[in-house]
Amino acid sequence: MKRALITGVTGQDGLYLSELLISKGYEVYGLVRGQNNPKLGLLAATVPEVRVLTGDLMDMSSLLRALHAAEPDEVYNLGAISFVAYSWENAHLTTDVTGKGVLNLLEAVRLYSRDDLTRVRFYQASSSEMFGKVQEVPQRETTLLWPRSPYGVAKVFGHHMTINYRESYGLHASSGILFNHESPRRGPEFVTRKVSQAVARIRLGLQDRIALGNIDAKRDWGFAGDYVEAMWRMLQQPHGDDYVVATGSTHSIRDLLEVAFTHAGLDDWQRYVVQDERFMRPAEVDLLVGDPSKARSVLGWEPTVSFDELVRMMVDHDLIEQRALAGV
Ligand code: NAP
Ligand code: G4F
Repeated sequence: MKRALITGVTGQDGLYLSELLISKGYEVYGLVRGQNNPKLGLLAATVPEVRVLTGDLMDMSSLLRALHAAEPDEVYNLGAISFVAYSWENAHLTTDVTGKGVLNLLEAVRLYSRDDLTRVRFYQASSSEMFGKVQEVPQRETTLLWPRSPYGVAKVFGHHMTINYRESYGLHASSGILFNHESPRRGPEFVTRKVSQAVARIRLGLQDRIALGNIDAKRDWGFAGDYVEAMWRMLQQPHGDDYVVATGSTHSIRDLLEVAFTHAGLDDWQRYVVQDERFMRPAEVDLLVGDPSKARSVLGWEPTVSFDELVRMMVDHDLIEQRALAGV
């Protein structure tokens, strides 16, 4: 039986990855921070098989302890401060967790593995946010990185540190440059879930409007359930490497609004949307679209859920959830 340790196990991807690994017969250990983490209940209800270990990416000795307890074949580093807007307000914290946290975990893996660095395979959750002010369209593994947020800068650090441990120590370390991926488990602070929740509430008469920032930005949005499969496939390769994981299609937030409102039976989304300066960013990433050809050819990975299907899935979920919450 293979063993895996996942940081960020309480997040969207952590839940999907845990389910995937459990279905493949893994023993899964999840690192959870805090003395009374409010998401522990969700984790236990969704994937009760996960064995919880306490730790924090900023506390290297807790990472070493977790490695000794789990004795993992594979380590997936999904933990991060992941909300881009928050990273401007908390740049130091974002740097410590999302950037230096990667170094802490890599170093813990190196110390834990001692003389045998083939013992553990390592996955780093890199991000298309690293492309920022894009220097090439579509973005691929070799595209120059030009981050536009403290989060993006921290991810660039973690990305290059992962490559450096591969090149310096021969660690089987892979970096998945994942483009935006969403699901009904997405946090409500991200734009897709903010829209799907608001559309459901407007449809049910619980809310009048939705306030948004820049609705002209474009993203390459896929389904999170598909993307965790790519993470796992990376660690099954003979060597660590870097892979872009994306759909290859891009859509604006306007497109998102059109599909979401129409699916809920509401015409003319413009009636419900107001622009609010509070949601504008100091520097925007205007356009992301990935070239997933390496993931396709080497990993045999393909996305299975289209943009329209993804948005409809999220709206359907939120209609049920909001109805239940409101008792209507
Ligand atoms: P998410 O839902 O925001 O989950 C983030 C996870 O990190 C949570 O489990 C959180 O724990 C944990 N975490 C935060 N601070 C931590 C700390 N100090 N020590 C240990 N864990 C900590 O993010 P996601 O969407 O699942 O994304 C997973 C990873 O992929 C992240 O690294 C993200 O930056 C990256 N990524 C995501 C996307 C995307 O579109 N979703 C795209 C590219 C890359 P709590 O529950 O305790 O807060
Ligand atoms: O949903 P978002 O907050 O995601 P963003 O910034 O692209 O980051 C996500 O994807 C990255 C991969 O590229 C991950 F690394 C990162 O961890 C995270 O998962 O915003 C998407 C777009 C932005 O252009 C933003 O300015 O939507 C725009 N937007 C417009 N109004 C809004 C809003 N975003 C949010 N969250 N809230 C708004 O009201």
